[in-house]
Order: sequence, then structure tokens, then C-alpha cells
Amino acid sequence: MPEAMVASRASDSASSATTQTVDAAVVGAGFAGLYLLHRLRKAGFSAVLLEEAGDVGGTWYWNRYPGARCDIQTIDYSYSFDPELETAWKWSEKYATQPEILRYLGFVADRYDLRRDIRFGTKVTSATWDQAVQRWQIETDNGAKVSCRYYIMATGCLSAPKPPEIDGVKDFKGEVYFTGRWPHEGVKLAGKRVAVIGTGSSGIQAIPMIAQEAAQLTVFQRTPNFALPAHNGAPPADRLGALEGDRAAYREQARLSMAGVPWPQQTVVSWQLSDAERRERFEAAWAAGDLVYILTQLWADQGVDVDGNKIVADLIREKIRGIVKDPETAAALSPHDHPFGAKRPCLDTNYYATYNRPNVTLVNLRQEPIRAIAATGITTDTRSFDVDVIVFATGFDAMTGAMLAVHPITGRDGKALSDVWANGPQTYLGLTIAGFPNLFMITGPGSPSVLSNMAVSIEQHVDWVVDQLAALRDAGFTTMEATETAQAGWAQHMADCAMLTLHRLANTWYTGANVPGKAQGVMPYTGGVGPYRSICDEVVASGMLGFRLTGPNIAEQCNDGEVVRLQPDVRLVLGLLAQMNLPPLETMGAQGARDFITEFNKGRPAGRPVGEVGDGVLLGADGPLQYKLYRPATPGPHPIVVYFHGGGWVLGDQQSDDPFCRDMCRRTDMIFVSVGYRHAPEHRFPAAAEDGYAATRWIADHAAELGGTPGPVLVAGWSAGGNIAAVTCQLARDRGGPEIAGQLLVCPVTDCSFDRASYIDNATNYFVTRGLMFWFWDLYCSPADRTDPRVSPLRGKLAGLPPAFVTTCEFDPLRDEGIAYAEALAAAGVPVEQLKARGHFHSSFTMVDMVITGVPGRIKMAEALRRFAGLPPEVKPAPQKLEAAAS
Ligand code: NA7
Repeated sequence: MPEAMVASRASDSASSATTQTVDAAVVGAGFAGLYLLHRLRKAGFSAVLLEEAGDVGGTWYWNRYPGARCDIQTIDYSYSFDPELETAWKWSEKYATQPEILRYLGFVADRYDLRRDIRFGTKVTSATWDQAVQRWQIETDNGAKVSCRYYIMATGCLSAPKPPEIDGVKDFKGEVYFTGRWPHEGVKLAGKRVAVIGTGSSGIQAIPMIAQEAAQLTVFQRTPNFALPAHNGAPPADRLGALEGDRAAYREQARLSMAGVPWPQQTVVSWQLSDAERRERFEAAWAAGDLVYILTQLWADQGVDVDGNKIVADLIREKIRGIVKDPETAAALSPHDHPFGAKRPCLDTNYYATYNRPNVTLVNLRQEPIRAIAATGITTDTRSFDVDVIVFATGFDAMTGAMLAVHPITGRDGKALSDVWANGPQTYLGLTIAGFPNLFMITGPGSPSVLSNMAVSIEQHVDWVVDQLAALRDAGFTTMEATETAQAGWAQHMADCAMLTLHRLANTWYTGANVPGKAQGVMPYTGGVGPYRSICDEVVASGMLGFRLTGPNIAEQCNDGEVVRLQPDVRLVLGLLAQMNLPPLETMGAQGARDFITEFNKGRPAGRPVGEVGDGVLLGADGPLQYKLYRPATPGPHPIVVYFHGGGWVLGDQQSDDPFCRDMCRRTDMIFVSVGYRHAPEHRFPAAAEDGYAATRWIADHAAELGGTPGPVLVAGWSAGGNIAAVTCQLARDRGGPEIAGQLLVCPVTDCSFDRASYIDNATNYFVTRGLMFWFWDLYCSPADRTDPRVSPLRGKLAGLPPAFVTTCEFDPLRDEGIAYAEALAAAGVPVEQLKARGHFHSSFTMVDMVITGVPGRIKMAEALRRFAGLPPEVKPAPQKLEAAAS
């Protein structure tokens, strides 16, 4: 390993024979460790901080390469725990340099007199949980051992540099440097031929600076990265004004935000904006020079949908082509292998323009991989480059590297952390690990960490840990350990969150892909800073849910369980609804509830464009009915799906499930005809059922006029609409047609019994309540009629019905009657597929573009409809000409 990677270390006079006994040992004197020490002391704990480096700073101590700066605006990348500290320090730049950040951390250390409890130049060599005394025993390479009750790793996410992984580094006769271990005395590059390997944030910051100094710079790029101009300078007046105008509110907004920076949540989706509007937003973001801004403020779908994301990526690639003069170099610098933001984008100062300089060459390693490093330089598959200096900007063994590589950590029953994490990090909340009592991580894997403003996440973690330690101590507990159940639940929640964003689509250090042989998986928590905070608070409010607490003179306490069982976006939606504190729908009266739903629907994201949307009138059981027709953009004729909206036979109309119909029209490449059947209480049972049947017959009879393929139609419906669809199939069988090729029932009402478990388990908290369902039933159907199969299809004859796809949601009162219907259909010999959607609620699949985790379910439903229609499950590529583009 080259010397440059080895930390210099001051010697310590403390004897290794002695043991320092403290309440808490903290490792790492960066942002996290310093605040921890301060909080621990204030809470009355004795503490020592162990730091390998010679001074405070953490990552900012080591990363001294030319151009090193933060990439979150510095007014946000600051402590907020002490208002006096905030006003005592003024940042000179929008993005402070490494020396200024290091000065700030030194200022903080001095202001709170932290250095007296920091042992610099001290590396931890092992940490072992001693069950007999319930303490951690820490060995160090310098001075006394430490015996502590609590062991807290504040070692950072990007502090273990990755080895070069290229043969021959030690044969090189020139100078070798690593950006993550840059010499403190600086490096003279003037007149030298320099190679930089790596184009992540470090490379992109360093390259323009090195190019100015070196005689010749050759950049070896494996993967191009998206970079945006930082437009550095003084802190922007508007942001500074917002902060200084109301400091407390600004910081609070940051704590509740998704990324830890106070930008509002975007609700406008890309397809609601014209090309010109999108470009205007993009240009504003490009000019703002702010990563969090461009990642969150363009349009709501940019971070969760590949199509919405591609629009941004294309615009950035256009910028690169505009800056870099040589088209081949511009093409090589343009990322195409990952969505924008899925890999950490970079902030730069003159990065792309640097490639216009005559002394800079880009080598595209995708075309000519490095074969080896030799005595005089670097050899690729096609060429050799003689250089004097090689700079490795090759990154870090991120998130887990500092925890695993530095020393063995041995928990309860002799378990080694490296074994427990062999297949990837397992944590509860990213803060604790089952089997490792009283071990805590600050911004560990499983917490928002690197996907957030670290300053905000660090403060939240430190506050949570120290608050819990103080509460435990006051209650008489001495140990705290995550349970396996809680940890497994968190892994599931992490996986659910990872499905929400596009991070899973890129090979990055977020997923462990940058280190050969490392277990793969999205390591940071992608659910957002604000939601994460509320989950941590919920754990405490639920009696330390998922933790086992023990103490010498107190009975063990373990409130075992999983803190989040809902899908992450369902949790957000239900949280928003709860915050609105709405009166129950059933107290509004039928018209009041209809008006409310109409208003409510105005706030949802507009459905996606399809080929054509038209209105019409068909003949129902007792007169004309409105319908809405959604036609795909592909040439017809298309199979027709007759669709029945939800709303308990009382609410909604032919356009109230508009986003769902559009989405399913696109996914199935079929016509959806949404029927405006009659509603209760004006038209009670069996009006809706008879309308459903009559409408299906009419649509089948008029299929050709509607642009549909001749032959059988399909039916689909959600909730009460699922009920109507199911009933229609039974009536069509019994009344001699029309022929129905398949039925899609989404959370259908199938029976009049209210005593199934799901009615009890999910009676109140999931929007559709038991009380609301009682009200719907009362308005639609008198008790004497309720067992009629035209409203309780589960009680009808089921043999001979068309094949069915039945979707049910875990947190829905209607779950068990949907399952019962699917099982009864199967028992009657009807081909049935079931989707039991874990963590979802009644509206999950119709809240298109709000409940993103509903997408895989809708894909399955669309595939089923296509199979029923005799088509291959997958749809051809997206259509070109869409109605929104025309409007
Ligand atoms: P990154 O972002 O991990 O970048 C490392 C770069 O080095 C990246 O371009 C890698 O290409 C490249 N690399 C890594 N190993 C090799 C080998 N063996 N050969 C060629 N190229 C290689 O680290 P940074 O230090 O720039 O930034 C880390 C974070 O610090 C940053 O995101 C900010 O949050 C602050 P690859 O993409 O793997 O193909």
C-alpha cells in the first residue's frame, strides 16, 4: 500500500497497560463525533473520543486534495443545535473549501472545549462485548484500553479509501497520491505529467485545479458522471435571507424535508409541463448551482420514474455537448448507463470546459481498459501513457468500510460483525445491530446518511441516541439491543423504499458495486430524512419498539415488532390524510362526500397521456349513462375493458378513477370504457348492478363503433366497482351474454358479512373504515337484499365464470372478502390469479403517481388482462403521439 494511504499518527504517552473506564466511547472526530461528545457530556455521561488522525475534522481532515469542497450549500451543511454557534460563525462561500470547513470544526471543538476528551493518533484495533460486565472492551494501538458501557461509531460513510485494484501500482517510479489521503503539506504538480484515475466527486473537483497547474493532465475515466456547475461565490442572498429571517423555522423545515435541505416537495409531474416549461425549470436549476435543488425541484417524477428522469438527463447531456468542443470527448463524458441522481451527481467548477484545454486528454476506459501500471506510467489495451504523478480519485469502501475494515467488532456470543454483515449490512434504523448490545452507529447503513444533508442527519442521530441513553439510565436499564424481528422488518422496509427510487438501477458505491466482491444492495435509507425522523420518534413513542432493554435491578423490557409495515409511500399518504384531520366521509352526507371527493381528486397528480380520451353516452338499465373512453395511442382496433369506478355505490363517476384508467390503458394497450353507473341513495340496489350489466352488453354490442376488436369484452373494477364487475360476470353467464374474456377485481366488495378478520384489524386507520363501509351499505342496499348475489357475489354460483385476477391489500377492511372470493372462484373451477399486496391499503393501486409502490401490482394486473384477451403479456414500446402532446 503506498505511503500516502497510511495515516500519520502522533504518539501518546498513555500506557497500554491501563484501562480508561468511561460511560461512552466514541470513534471519529468529524461532524458526528464532535457533536456526540458535546451531547454526551451535557447528558451527564463520561466519554472519550478516539481518533486516528492528528486533529479533528474526520473526512475533512483527510480529503485535502485540490478543489475539495462540500457539495451541499454550507449554510445548510452546518450544526444547528446551538443558535449562538450559528451566529458566531459566518461562512465565506456558498460551498466552503476543505480548509474553511476544517477551521469550522476546530472552532466548534474549541468553543465546547472538546479536545480534552479526545485521544488523537489513536486507532481502535478491536472492540469486544463483555457479557459478564455488560461493557465494551476496546483495544487501541496507542495508549490505554477503554472499557465503556456504550460504544458509538461516528466513523463516517466515506472514510475508508478503496485500494487501487490495478496491477503494478507498486512498480510505478513516480509519485502516487490518493484524493482521500492527500498529503498535508500539499503537492507540487507544476511542470509535471499527471494522470488522474476516477471521475467521481473527488476527481471532478480536483481535475480542473490540477489542469491549471500540471504540464499535461490525462484523465482515465471508467464511468462518466453527471456534473452541474456549482456557481460558487458568496452564500446566495435568498437562501441566507431565508435562514436569517427565521432560523428556527428554516432548520425545522430542513429536518422534516426529504433530503435535509429546506426545499418544498414538488407535486407537478413532467407530463403536465410543456417542453418550454420544462426547459425553463431546468435552466433555472442549472443556474442555481445546487444539487438538492436540481434533484428535487424540477418535476415530481424525476427521481422515481425513468421517463421523467430521462428528460433531465437529456438536458444535461445537451449542456455537456454545448460546453465540450470535441464531439468525441463530449460523447465520452456523457453518462448513459444510469439515471440522473441514481449515482451521486457532482458539483463542479469548470469541469467540462477543462477538456477544451490543450494540456488535458480524456481516456475512455470503456473503450481501452487499463491493463497495468508500469514503472513509467499507465498502459491501456491500446496505448501507453508516461506520467510523473498518478492521482487515484477512486473512491471509498463506502458505508460499511470504516466499520468493518478497521478492526474486529465482536458482539454477544462471540459474533463477529464481519460475519453478521457478510451478505450486506443488517441494521435496525441504521443505528443499531441485533447481537451487538449498546453499539450505535451515527449515519450507518440503513439510515438516510449519504442521501441527505449529513449535518441534519448527524444531529438527528446523535440526539436520538443520547436521548435514549439518558432515558434508559434514568429508568435503570443498562443495555439496549435491537431484536431480530425489528431488524428483519427494517430490512424489508429498506427494500420497499429502494423500490421507490431509481438508485437500484445504478451500479454505485450506494449499492456496494464499486468494491469488487462486496455484497450488493442499496445501503442508505431512501425513504427520506423527515419520514425517517418520524419513524425513529415512533419507535420511542411505542415503548422502544423493537428493542430489548435490560438492567441489573429491573425486569427485562421488550416490545418486539416491526416499526413500519406499510409501504413507505402508503405511510406518507396516510400520514398526510391524518394531518388533514378530515371529518369522516360518512358524516358529510352523500352530496357533501361527493363534493369532497371531487375537490380532493383535484389535488392528485394528473393521469398520464394516452392516445385519446373521449366522452359518450350509452344505454344503462333504465336510461342513458355517461361514459369516458380511454384509447391507446397505437393503431386499433383494441380489446375493450369495461371499467367500474370505486366509491361504495355512492361516490365517484366515470372520471373519478381517471389516473388509474389512463395508466391501465397504457399498460394493457387496450381501450378502457369507464361507466357512469347510477348511484345510491338516489338509486338503490340493484340499480348499480343492473347498470353494470346493461353497460357491458351495450359496449359489447357497439365494440366496432368504439374502435374495439370484435368478440368478448373484459370487465374490471375497483372497490364497489369490483363488486359490479364480479356481478356483471355472473349476470352475463346467466342471461346469455355478452361474452366476457376475463375479470379484474381490485379490492372488491364481495359479501355483506362484516366479521372477517380484516374488518376488525383494519377497522379504523386506513382511510376506508368499517364505519364508512356500513354507511355505503346502508345507502345502497336494505338488509333484506344483502345476500342477493347481485350485491354479494360471493353468495352466488361461481362455476362457469370468466378467468379472474383478484387484488387484495393487506391493510384494507375488504381484504378477506376479496381473498374469499378468489378462493371460492378457484374452488368452483374458475382460473384465478391473486395478488395479495403487502403493506398496501384500499386506494394503493388507484392513487397512481402517489403510491409509486403500486406500479409492480398494476403491471401484474395489466399482464393478466392481456393474457385474458389472448395477447402476449408485454406491451410494445411507448406510443409516439399522445393526446397531452397535442394539447
Ligand atoms: P466515487 O464517487 O466512488 O468515484 C470514484 C471514481 O473512481 C469513479 O469514477 C470510479 O469509476 C473510478 N474508479 C474506481 N475504481 C477504479 C478502477 N479500478 N479503475 C478505474 N476507475 C476506477 O468517489 P469520490 O471520492 O469521487 O466521491 C465519493 C463521495 O465523496 C462523493 O460522492 C461525495 O459524496 C463526496 P466507476 O464509477 O466505479 O466506474
